[in-house]
Order: sequence, then C-alpha cells, then structure tokens
Amino acid sequence: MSVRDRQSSPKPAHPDTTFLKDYQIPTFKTLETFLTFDIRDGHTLVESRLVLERSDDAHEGTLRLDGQELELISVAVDGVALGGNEYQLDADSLTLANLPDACEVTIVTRIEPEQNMALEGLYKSGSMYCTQCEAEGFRKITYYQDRPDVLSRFTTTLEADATQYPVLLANGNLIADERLAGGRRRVTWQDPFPKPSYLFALVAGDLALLANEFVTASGRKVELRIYSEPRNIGQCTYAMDVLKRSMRWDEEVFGREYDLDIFMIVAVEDFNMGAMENKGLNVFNTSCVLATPDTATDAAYQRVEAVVAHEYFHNWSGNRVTCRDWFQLSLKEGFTVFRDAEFSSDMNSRTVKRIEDVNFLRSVQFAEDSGPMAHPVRPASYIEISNFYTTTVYEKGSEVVRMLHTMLGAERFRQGSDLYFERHDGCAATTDDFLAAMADVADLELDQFQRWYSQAGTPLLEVETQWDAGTLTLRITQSCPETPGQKVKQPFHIPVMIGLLDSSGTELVTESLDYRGSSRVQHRPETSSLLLHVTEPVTELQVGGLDAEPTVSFLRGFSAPVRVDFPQDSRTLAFLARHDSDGFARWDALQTLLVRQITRLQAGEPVADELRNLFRDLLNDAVGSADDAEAKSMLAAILTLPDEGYLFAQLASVDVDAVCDARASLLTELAGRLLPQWQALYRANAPAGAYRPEAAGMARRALRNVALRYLAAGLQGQALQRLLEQHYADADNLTDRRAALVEIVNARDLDEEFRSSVIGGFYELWQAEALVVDLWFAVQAASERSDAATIRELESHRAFDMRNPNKLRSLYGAFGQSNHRNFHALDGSGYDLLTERIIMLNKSNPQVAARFLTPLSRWRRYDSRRQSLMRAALERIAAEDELSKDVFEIVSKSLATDDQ
Ligand code: B3K
Ligand code: ZN
Repeated sequence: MSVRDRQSSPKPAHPDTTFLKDYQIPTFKTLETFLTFDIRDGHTLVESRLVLERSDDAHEGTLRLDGQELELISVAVDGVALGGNEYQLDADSLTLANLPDACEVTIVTRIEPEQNMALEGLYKSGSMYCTQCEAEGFRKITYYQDRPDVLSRFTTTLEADATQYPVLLANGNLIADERLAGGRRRVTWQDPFPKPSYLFALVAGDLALLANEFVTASGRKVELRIYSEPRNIGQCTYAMDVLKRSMRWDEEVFGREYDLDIFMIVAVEDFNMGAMENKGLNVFNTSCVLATPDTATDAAYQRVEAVVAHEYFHNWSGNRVTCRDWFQLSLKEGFTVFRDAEFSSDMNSRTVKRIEDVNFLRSVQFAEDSGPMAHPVRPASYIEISNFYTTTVYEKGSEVVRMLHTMLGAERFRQGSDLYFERHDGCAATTDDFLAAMADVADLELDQFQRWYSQAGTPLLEVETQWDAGTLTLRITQSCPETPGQKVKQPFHIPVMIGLLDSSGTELVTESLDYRGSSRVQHRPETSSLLLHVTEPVTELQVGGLDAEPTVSFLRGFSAPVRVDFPQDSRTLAFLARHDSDGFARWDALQTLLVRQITRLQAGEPVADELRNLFRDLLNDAVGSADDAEAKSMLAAILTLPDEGYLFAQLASVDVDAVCDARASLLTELAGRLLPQWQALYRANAPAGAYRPEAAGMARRALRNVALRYLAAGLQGQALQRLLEQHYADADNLTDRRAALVEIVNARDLDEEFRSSVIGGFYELWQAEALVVDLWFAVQAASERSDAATIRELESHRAFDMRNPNKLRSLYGAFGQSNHRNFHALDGSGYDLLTERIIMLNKSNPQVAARFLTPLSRWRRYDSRRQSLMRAALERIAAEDELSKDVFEIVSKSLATDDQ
C-alpha cells in the first residue's frame, strides 16, 4: 500500500528545548540496517530494513522514529504492510506501537535531493549526489532512531545510471557490484563497525580518483582514495600526503591504527562546513582538500593539513568511541581538536601554533562566552543542536583536554587515553567517562575540574604580588562572570604555569627552589616552571630564598583558558617580551602592551617609547636573524598587531571607530618611524627559490608579508604603488599574491585605474578556480573600502552563487566579521544588508543563516545608537513567519532580557 503522505515540516512558533537531564536510553536496539537507494532524476527512493531488538530496560514496544521532510511510501513489520491507522505520523516522527521484542521493520520513503538547498541529508552538489548527516540529517533520508547512541551495522545498496554516476560509494567495504538492465548499476557496501546514523554517507557521481596506499604499524594494507570533480583531481596530492602523515602520527603518538581496508575522501563544492568524518568515507568541502601554490595560501595549506588530520583522527575519537547524546559533542570534538592541534604542532612550529590558537580563542570564543549564546562545553539544553558546533564546544573543549594533558603529563595522559579507548570502544560515551579514565590513571581528583564542562563563562584571574625579605607571594583571586541561566559559579580547578626570571632573564625555578602554595604546586623542570593548581577562590603561592624580586611569567603556554588581570608595568612586559624562555609568554606580553597602547591612543595619549624601542630591537634582531624557520615564523607572529576582532573581544564595550582609528594610527606610527627597518626586513626575506608549502618558505613569506603590511601603511603615492605592483607581479604563489591584493584593495591613495585593473585582472586570470574566486570576494568584502553598497554590487557578480556556502561565507561572513567599520556603519546599511540575507537564507539554508547572526547577537557591547539599530535588525528577523529552529534560537536568545 502506498501512503504518499508528504510530511513537510512547518516550524512551530516556539520550538521545543531539549534538555540533558531528560536523557533516556533508546527503547529498541537496531542490530542491522539495510538501506537501498534507487537514485533517479528528480527523486530517490529509499528502502530501509531494520533488524530490531527491544532494549533490556525498555518496558514497552513503542518505537519512535525520527523523520522530516519525507514522503512515506510504505511501512511493514516482519513483511506485513501496515495500514495508515496502524502507525502515527507527524512532521517529525513515525511511531509504531506494540512491536514484538524482536522484529524487522521495512520503510520506503521518497525524497528529492535535487530540491535540497539546506545541504543536510541527501543532496546534489553540481552533478554529484552526497550526504551530510551530522547531527540530525539522517532523518531527512529515512525514518530512523536518529540519535548517536543507536549503533547499528549498515549495509548500503546504491542503484543509479551507470554512465552518469560511475562512482557509487558508501561506508565500509564494497561487497557487490552488478550491471542492471536499462544501463543501470547496483553496488553494495558493508560497514562491519556498528555506527550511529550521523556517520552514514553515500556519494554518487562522475568523479576522478587519486589513489595511494598505507601500511599500518601491524602490517595491514589500506587503500587510500581521494575523489573529486575531474578538474580538481590535480589539486589533491597535498591532502594525500597529509592523510598518510596523520595515519602514521596517530599510531605513534596515540597508538591508534586504522581499522578498515579502505579510507576515502570525497571533495564537494557545496558544503555547509569544513568536512565530515563519516566512517571510511569522509566528505570534505573543497576548501579543506584542494591545495596548489596558485590556489591555496600557506594558511590554506595548513588548514588542509589540520582538517584532513582532524577528520582522520575522528576514526577513533568520535567513530570507534562515539557520543551518548549531542550534549556530549565536545567528547569527540574537543578531544579531536586537541589531537589535530598536537599533530600540527609536531609538523610545524609548536609555539606559533599555540599563538594562533590562543589568538583565535580570545577573539572568537571569549566573545561567545560573554554573549547571549554563552554555554558550557557540555551544554545543558538546546533548541537546535546545529547551533552548538561552536568555538566553546570545539576550541574551549580542546583547551579542557589540554589542561588535563598539562596536569597529567604526556605519559599519564597517553595512559588515560588508552584506557578511555579500551573501555568504550564500540560504545557511546560521555565527557564524564573521559574524565573518569583520566582520573583513574592519575593521582588526581577531577570532581572540581569537571566544572569546566558544566559551567559557562571565561574565568578571570586577578593576580597581586608581594615582595618581602626574599619571599615572593602571589595572590590569585578567581571569579567567573554570570552567563545566561548561570548566575553563580563555583570555583574552577585551574592549572597555572608560572616562571620566574631574574634581571638578566635567567630562569629561577629550579630543583632547589623553596615554594609552597595554599593549593597544590609542582615543579616542572622541562619548562623551568611551577605548576600551581588554582582551586580556591583565593589561592596563594609563596616562593622563598630569592635574592631579589623576580619578574613573574604568568600562565605560560596559556595553560588555562582564562582572562588574566595582572597589573605588570610596561617595562616588565617589555622585559618579558624580550627575555621569556616561553615563546607564547613573549608574544602574550607584547600583546598586552599593544592592547594597552591602543586603549591609550583612544584617550589621545602618544605611542610609548618603551613600545617603539621594543619594536625597533625586535626588528633589528629579525633582520639579522639566521635563516631559521621557527625563529622567523615566531617573529612574524610577534610583529603582527592584534586585529580588530581580537581587540573588540578584549574590551568590555566597543567604540568601533575609536578602536579602528587607534589601531590604524599605531600601525602607521610603527611603520613610519621604523621604515628603513621594515624595508630591510622585507628585502632580507625575499623568496629563496620556487614556492614550496614547507616550514622554511612559509616562515620567510610570513615575515616578508608582515613587513609589506607595515610598508603599505608607511609609504604613499608612487613608492607604494611600485612596491605593491612589484610584489604582485613577482608572486609565484597565492600567499604573496593575496598579500599584495589585500593592500591594493584597501589602499586609499592609489591610482584608481591601477587598483581596478588589478582587481579585475585577478578575477579574469583565476575565474576557473572557485576557491581563488572565494578569496577574491572575501578580500573585497573585508576591505574598509567596501560598504554595504559594494557588497550588493559583488552579489550581482556572475561568479556569486547564493546556494554555495563558500561564496556566502566569502561575502557575508567576511563583511560581518572582519569589515567592522562598514558593517557597523551608523546609517544601519551594514545591518540591513545582513538582515535581508539572513531572512532569505532562513528558508533555503538555515544552518548557514544562523551562523551569520553571530555579529548581530553581540549587540549589547556597542554604543546606544548601534545597539538600537542592531536590536531592530534582530526584531525584524524575529518577526518573520516560519523561522527555522536554527535562526529562532539565536535571535530569541540574543533578544532575551533575563536568564532563560
Ligand atoms: N563533525 C563534523 C561537523 C558536523 C557539523 C554538523 N552541523 C566535522 C568535524 O568537526 O569534524
Ligand atoms: Zn570534528
């Protein structure tokens, strides 16, 4: 019997909230899942046969299956078709009652991937079919217990036109391949590892293949395949190299070996995020796989490296051990971000990676933690889980794992991770399970540490020192601001790495040092530091036996994700920036000086001599430094001014123009006063040979392009134009070409004809490369010279595509997040533009629409005029009919006046 009942899902006015406290085990286990996809032009039929068994603890035979936007064709139990009165169907579910303890349920649904603009479930990207199921996309393919704690063995059969779709892929191993009548083909894939539905994937297309192999530590051969549209396959070799390095690294550092005989990556142009770790069949945004010197910057190469590794590492941290429910998301994401960061640190400069990560955390996660969407690493509730793939769950989650690593030490941490994998292999686990494994191998009580998972907000450490007859006392007061729904916070367990320097910069923390704390304190000889476990509201550390008052290097390596208020004077900070043996602490001291200076400039105070002299010395050292990649990339990081987003996140309230003006005037001053030094640095780092995506070249380019940044701020007229023209013309790679393009797009006193000929010429030359065109859009969208009207012109460019998330991010993401002056224009034109597009995307692609709300959600941090404009924008969105859950949640939480 054919039911043909299309359940489109008009969204309820006030969508439900899901709470962690309401978790219940599933009523049925799904032992086997047999899926057949009959792919036709315009629609696909999906047959799903589920082998079910009632869970031991479940008392009733009711099975609720999730399903959305599906046309139900038929339902049968043990081969007997059900009539429409024998099940319950609504917009989100199909419920079957009185099922036997063990049974088979067969469901046929009809879907239209060609119409799927939300890019969740099965959809079409160009000529290729692909899927994205995490978190809750599988329910748009068929009715299923679409939750991560239902693990099942999947067997997937795909039927499609053999000529149009010669490549048919799913998870696991290929077990059958046959030609059918009418030019069709049928293949079957079987995945021996039980998995939740969010890890399901299929791909069908006419794709090119890059193949390779890997031999695991135990000697098993694994076939490696990267698929892409044929025109892109030449750009996949770097990703293949990274994949092999990641596989080896995970064996060596975490003892994790790959488990299937085949590992596949498919590059897709239309994708809502970076990539997805589906079992044995990772699906990637092209932006995270493709890389050649002309189409990827050094930063893009590093992103490919990080993301390929990240998705591969999920095979253990996420797939073999998965999450019990979506509140546990950081169990896999925080841990896997930590793992990929360690990998990148081992492949590149560890210190620079740390600086980049902290920079990002402070700019984006700290802002999230102090805004209306603040939530714990393990949230307690959500309306739409897609909104919780956040920097808090990912990056702060990784910081929490890093703190465990710091406290346990590398060896113990590895024992803890081995124990965690051993205990929970093949299961769905919780963040508490992870902590329990770490606690069980260490001599540590982690109950208080658990608060990092359950309390939101960025803790603040206020530090005071006292020097008295050879004894230094550090008094650390911890607090944490209130966040939505959490007014009062309990003290955190915060590991703080502390170094002490004498006046010549010599490290004073040694074996023989006399120290004691009001909480536990340990000596860490490998970093000449003390590790203080800050656990009390006020924690004290006393260090005796010192000859003179030392300089304190506080929170080395950023050993905890906290803000620090330590009133060290400018001389002390400049001293640390010069002498600290911890590279991160050197950068951090300079950042503090710079942020302080920018704040002072806003108040009309001049640039301090201290800072100018420090820059001069750093520059002189940099020009004369040996050709050492580590030192050069470190210097490039140190000499870069904090960007506007970073500054905004450090301030309690933001005066947009004043901050941007102050930053610009500091740049101009440091550029103008030290022009010869910047020129020397620029020349000293000219390319040494053809482009290679390797540390040495990346470091030279980074340093030379920092110099270019200052030179562009310090030079005018013909001199500036000659420099930029030359830099642009000489570039044999996208990193250098982009650096010149950014300056040319931003410069105010360049010949307009030159400017537009470079911008137009760039497009003409690279129009066939989608990712390069994305960069071209993004550079313009982020430019101070582009107001909302410019963005509207760019929207009508023939290369712009409202369906492609990469293009959307290039334009609206860059405009809302990086083009502060114009996005926050006082006539409201920036807010209007973003609001209109969010309203439009709310219907076609809610996940992407919700992401673009982030800058508006921070409205309370601005002046009263901007506040009222931004609030009006949010209210306009809130008033729309049929808001998606994604957009509804962020808008309503942004506008909420009291705690929810
Ligand atoms: N796990 C995916 C993210 C899925 C996002 C769903 N909205 C990629 C990753 O973090 O590895
Ligand atoms: Zn991940």
